[in-house]
Amino acid sequence: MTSLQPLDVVEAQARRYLEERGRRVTEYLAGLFPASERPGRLFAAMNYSLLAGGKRLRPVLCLATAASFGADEEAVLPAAAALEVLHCYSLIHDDLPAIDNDDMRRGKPTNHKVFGEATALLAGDALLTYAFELLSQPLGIPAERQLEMVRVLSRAAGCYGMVGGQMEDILAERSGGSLDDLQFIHTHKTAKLIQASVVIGAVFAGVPAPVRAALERYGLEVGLAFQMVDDLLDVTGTTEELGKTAGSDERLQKLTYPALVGVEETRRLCHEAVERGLSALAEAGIEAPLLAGMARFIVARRH
Ligand code: GRG
Repeated sequence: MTSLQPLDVVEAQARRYLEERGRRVTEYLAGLFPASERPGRLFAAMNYSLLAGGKRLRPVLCLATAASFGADEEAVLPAAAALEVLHCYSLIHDDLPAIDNDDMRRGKPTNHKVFGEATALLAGDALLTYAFELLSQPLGIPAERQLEMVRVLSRAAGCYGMVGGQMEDILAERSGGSLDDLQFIHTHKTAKLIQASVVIGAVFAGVPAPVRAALERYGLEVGLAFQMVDDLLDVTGTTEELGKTAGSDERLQKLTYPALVGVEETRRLCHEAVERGLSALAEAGIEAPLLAGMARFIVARRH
């Protein structure tokens, strides 16, 4: 175990950290795109989704990792924000009629419902591109480390990561698939960006290779558990709690853990993934109560 404190205390600390740092991330994001300037409509659409709420899990995981290894949280903030900006692009595109065709996100009408499909598509494109502008601005660390952060995000977001997972997810709709297929989809569609959030914080802080390897394992397991919980909440949660349409996986006949192995087995697999993630930290001798708490929060979350 990574902390001598009881697990509920560790989780409560992580929740508080997530709320506080999440607010700081939102404040930072709110200063990025001036809707009063041209192209105002594009900025308005970007701000609409970016500032619509959201847990800020990915940027806060990046801050938590960097802070756990002694880095200054304010200095890593642009890199952390890049993760949220990129995540937000993926939500806008994911909701489009051509993909999941969803009407609600973060408790509000989806971007294309408000701005139309053309603007939503462009807002997503602009957020994706801007994420790399944020990540590549001078951050006060050696250029090789920063280049590595850019590489990590590119890899996690593109065809070897999120977009690749999304492609397989679409192909598995209605036609189904095996547990292996599902693991590929969840790992690529969701877990790799969560893993990248941890790794980018670690690279920023300049951790040695064995520590990075343990954090990579932690990030991937926690990311997989996160998507399993997302699957569970789609079945057990309400639209009001989730801020997005509950039951949409069933409507789209998505390949999910509850559909394939049932709710109880999904819960068990989810706990197993988190335990594997925590063991990776423990085996490397990493004392990071914040990261342990974030993992606990991920399984316990209700939205
Ligand atoms: C390029 C047209 C086009 C589409 C690409 C990349 C992509 C669409 C979709 C990415 C896949 C995706 C959206 C996966 C879902 C991951 C997930 C669980 C999202 C919800 O994350 P939370 O719960 O959301 O962190 P909040 O709102 O809290 O940030």
